[in-house]
Amino acid sequence: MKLKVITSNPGKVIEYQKAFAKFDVCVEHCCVPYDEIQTSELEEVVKKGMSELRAKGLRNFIIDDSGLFIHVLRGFPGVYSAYCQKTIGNDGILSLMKCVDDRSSTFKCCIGCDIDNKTIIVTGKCDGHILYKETGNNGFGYDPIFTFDGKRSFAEMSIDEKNVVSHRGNAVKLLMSELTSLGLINTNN
Ligand code: ITT
Repeated sequence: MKLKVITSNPGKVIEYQKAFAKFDVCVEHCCVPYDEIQTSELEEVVKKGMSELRAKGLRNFIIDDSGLFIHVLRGFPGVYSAYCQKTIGNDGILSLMKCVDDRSSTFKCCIGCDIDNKTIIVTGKCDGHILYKETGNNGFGYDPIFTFDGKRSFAEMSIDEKNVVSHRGNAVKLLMSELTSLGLINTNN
C-alpha cells in the first residue's frame, strides 16, 4: 500500500517513513501547500486541510497537525505551536517556564487520512515534561525541550525510539488499527 504524506516538514516525513515501514506501507512525500485555519482544535485544521487537498484532486494521502500543550500555560502553544516555534522558539518557551515547577505537557498529533474515498481522523498523544534547557541534536521543533521519560529529550532519541512512544507514533498505530478494522489493509503487526 502507498500513501502520500503531505507536509512541508522533512522531520515528519522521516518519522512516517520509519513508522509505516513496520506495516509495509510505502510513503511518498508530497509538498502541496494548504491553508491551516486558526481554530482551537487540531482536528478542525486537519478536516479543512483535507477538503482543500481533495478539491485539488489529491487522493490516498495523510496530513497531520501537531502541537505541544503545556498544562500550566493552559495548553499554550497548542494550536499556535508552528507560529510560536517560528517567533519565540524553544528559548522563548524556556523563558516563559523559567520559575515554573509544574512542567507537565502533552504533545498531540492529529492525522487525517484519505483512503479509498474514506476519511479517517485519529489523534495520538504523548505525556511528558518541558526540560530546563535544550538537550540533544536529533529531531526537530520542540524535540530538544521535551522529555517523555524524564531522562532523555526527544532530540536525544533515535527516530525509532521516538516513534515507539511519541504522539505521531501513537497516531500511526491508531490509524493502522482503524484501517485494519475497516478491512482496508491486511496486517499481522
Ligand atoms: P506541516 O503543517 O507542513 O505538516 P509544520 O512543521 O508546520 O508542518 P505542524 O503545524 O503540525 O507542522 O507543527 C506545529 C509545530 O510543532 C511546528 O513548529 C513543528 O516543528 C512542531 N512539531 C510538530 N511535531 C513535532 C515533533 O514530533 N517534535 C517536535 N516538534 C514538533
